[in-house]
Amino acid sequence: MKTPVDFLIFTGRANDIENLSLHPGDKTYGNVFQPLISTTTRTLGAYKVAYHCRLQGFSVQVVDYSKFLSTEQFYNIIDKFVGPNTLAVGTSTTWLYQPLSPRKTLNMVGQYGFEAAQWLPVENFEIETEITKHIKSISPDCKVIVGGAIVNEDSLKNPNIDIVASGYGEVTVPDILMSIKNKSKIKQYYEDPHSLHEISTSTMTWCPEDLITKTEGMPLEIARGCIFQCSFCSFRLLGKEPGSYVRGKDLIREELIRNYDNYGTTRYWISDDTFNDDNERLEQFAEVVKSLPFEISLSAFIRLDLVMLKKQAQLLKDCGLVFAHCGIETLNSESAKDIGKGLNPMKLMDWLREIKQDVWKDVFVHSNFILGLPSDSKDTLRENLRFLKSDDNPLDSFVVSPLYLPKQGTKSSNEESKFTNDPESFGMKIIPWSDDYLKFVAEGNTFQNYINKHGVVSEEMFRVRQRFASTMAQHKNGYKFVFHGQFRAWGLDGCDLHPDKILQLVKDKKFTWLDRNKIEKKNFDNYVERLMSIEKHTSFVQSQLVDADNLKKVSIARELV
Ligand code: B12
Ligand code: SF4
Repeated sequence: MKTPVDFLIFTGRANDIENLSLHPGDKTYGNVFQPLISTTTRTLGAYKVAYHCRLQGFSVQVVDYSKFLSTEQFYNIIDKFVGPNTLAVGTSTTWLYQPLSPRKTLNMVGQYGFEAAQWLPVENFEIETEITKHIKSISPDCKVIVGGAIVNEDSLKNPNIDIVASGYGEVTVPDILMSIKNKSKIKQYYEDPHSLHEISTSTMTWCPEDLITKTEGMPLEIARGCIFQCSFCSFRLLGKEPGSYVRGKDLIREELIRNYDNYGTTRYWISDDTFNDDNERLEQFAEVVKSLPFEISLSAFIRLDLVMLKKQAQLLKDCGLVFAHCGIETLNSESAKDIGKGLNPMKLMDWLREIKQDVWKDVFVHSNFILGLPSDSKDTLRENLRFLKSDDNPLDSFVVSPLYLPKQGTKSSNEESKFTNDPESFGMKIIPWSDDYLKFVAEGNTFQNYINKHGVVSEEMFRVRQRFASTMAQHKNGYKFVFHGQFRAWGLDGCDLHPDKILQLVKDKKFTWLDRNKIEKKNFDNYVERLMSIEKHTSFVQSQLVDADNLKKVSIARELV
């Protein structure tokens, strides 16, 4: 059944695996190392844009899991949702970062990517061009829009892309649709880096065509931005005023209740850059959680040093935290100072070991680590990796990655990091790549090679990570070397086995990535089937007004048809 919409958006999932291969011989990175990763959470951006377009009267379909769609499925989806009056089709670039094939790379880790890449994650540019022509043969005035957190203006070099909307989209995207509809003049590049959309009064309603399942974890936004400004981190809303860009608590409570009533949702991924930068906000949220007639559990980005310094361990548990995704980044105290996280990391580890025996015994803790920071030497790196592998490491899971040092001036809505702005002041000297493969990847993704003051070379860090990964694959603690804290907390969506049972099976080598992929494939097939069975789309006939001063509703007049 054809159900054309005004706007069709393709998006990806958080932490989705590389592919859904069921071939035992497939040795791609994700398959070898990540049996404990699952795609249990969808991401917010495309749905938030869809909601704001729906509020303006447009019908919108978001297509999830788009990285896994075959070319045939892309055509089927387009034939169902694109009609002669469709105004735009688009992609949310943020979650489509993985290098699926040389041309399938939309965005790369932490980079500004998307330069001259594709708007659709299909096998090659020719297929994308054919699909784009097909769309325009159905709706000649339909525009191709790409948007996302830090998508780059140079994406317009791809002739299949008509418009780039970089940064936040609640205000710009409905405006663009309105202009297309009214045939008024449209620009090719839009950006909203600081969020024109007012966060304190921000609402979010998920609609039936978003195809939420009862068991999945859902994204939830409580605040935007971060009060800190770590030297490697790049985003425009860093260093914000404490307490700013925070949503009203009544609106958050309402959203939690609506999701529970409509979909039975009890699991949330807090999409905030740093969930625990402010105790007052946590206290308010804990109050909301306490007042709910059901229990919720949360995963969130947490600064572990703040948990210790601001005594937040119990407070975070009261908020429902079951999975703390931390960025300790380094165990070398000099490098910790370089990035702006001054607390001695080994003291933090000792303290974590204690609370993991006590108040946080049911909270799974993951951390990322960066290789090749300004004060890293070969000795400190060796010692850090030894510790991470050892039984002394109190983390449930961890990942190590080289420092990606983006070039300046990448024409995106993103703010450049302190490292990118002035590498020399951190003792990093830019040098050419010697490895052809890395040079190729780096050029497409605008990061550069450097040598630090102790002679550590960025390029070598890629090899160190690779060697460490191989060692971990054989090591008794090797199961920790993946992003699996969320899996431990929530299990694998679509699988009835308890996470502890799965973990034991993984350790006994009786549950592999093949078993995981079978479950993921079932979830994906089920999703596509429901997508292709959609019969109608939501329109909001009336919207909710929110009093910005006291953040209470002044009228609830929202109705779905
Ligand atoms: C929460 C989060 C996560 C969580 C997600 C949990 C979940 N279920 O959602 C986890 C930990 C899983 C995660 C993982 C990763 N993340 Co992350 N993450 C974030 C974070 C902090 C918030 C994202 C968010 O939801 N924001 C709130 C929503 C409302 O904003 P938004 O997504 O940007 O959407 C807006 C706009 O982008 C735009 N928009 C979105 N879609 C569309 C579509 C169209 C057509 C248009 C026009 C506009 C538009 O409008 C939206 C509303 O304003 C951002 C940083 C940031 N502040 O954005 C990084 C960020 C998205 N992550 C990033 C990265 C690199 C990663 C990882 C690769 C890290 C890693 N090494 O593994 C993985 C990638 C996973 C994947 N599958 O690709 C980068 C992405 C860079 C890029 N691709 O452009 C970011 C931007 C951080 C950064 N500055 O580098 N992440
Ligand atoms: S790394 Fe985390 S704490 Fe540091 S500025 Fe970025 S979001 Fe904030």
